[in-house]
Amino acid sequence: STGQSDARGALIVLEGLDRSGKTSQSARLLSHLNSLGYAVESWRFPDRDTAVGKMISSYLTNQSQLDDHTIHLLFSANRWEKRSLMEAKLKSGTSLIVDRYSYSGVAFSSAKGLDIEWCKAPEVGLLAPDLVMYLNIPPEKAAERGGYGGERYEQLEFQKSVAKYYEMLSDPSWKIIDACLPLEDVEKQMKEIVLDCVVSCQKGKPLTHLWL
Ligand code: FDM
Repeated sequence: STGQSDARGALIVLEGLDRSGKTSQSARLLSHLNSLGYAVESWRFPDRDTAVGKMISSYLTNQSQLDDHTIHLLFSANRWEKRSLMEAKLKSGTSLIVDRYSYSGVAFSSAKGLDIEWCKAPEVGLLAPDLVMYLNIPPEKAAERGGYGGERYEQLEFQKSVAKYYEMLSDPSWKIIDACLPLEDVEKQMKEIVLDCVVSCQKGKPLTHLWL
């Protein structure tokens, strides 16, 4: 009932600072699309379950030290190792709601001082999202929400710098969501935007590649 069998799924990316609400909104969007009968999965990067993902997780929890360039490339490799599955899912009609993607990769590493173009380079050729929703929240407000779990990047000064790089990366196609609004309001806005995107992908919007 939700379209032709050859209709592709949508690649939907949620970006934003830590504690901006990405994870709870992903869950809500997943169950919303499910309830409408769409095939949909919720993914996240880093995917800590792969071999590369385990190295990333150990770095983030301060159990290992890595050169900034090295960890950048691992984050990118972690997306590359999921690329073919991602493409297969989309082509078979499953939409993906992805919590963080290449923009996190570039924003976080640039915030450490790495060259932004150098950071983008390994992302070239990954699938481009059909939709990027940026959950916008002042870093101070995000920090007030608490629950910074003590991982490597969960510090106010660093998050402020990440926010600047996200701003540099953002383009007019991004949907900027006011993440300070009540959860339900954020959810309502996002549901409408996501549904539009899923429908336009069903209708044959072509799948493209980074970097855009
Ligand atoms: N992060 C995430 C990066 O630095 N680069 C990346 O490519 C990605 C996907 O990892 F601080 C950072 C962002 C965050 C940390 O993310 C772990 P989650 O969403 O808290 O698991």
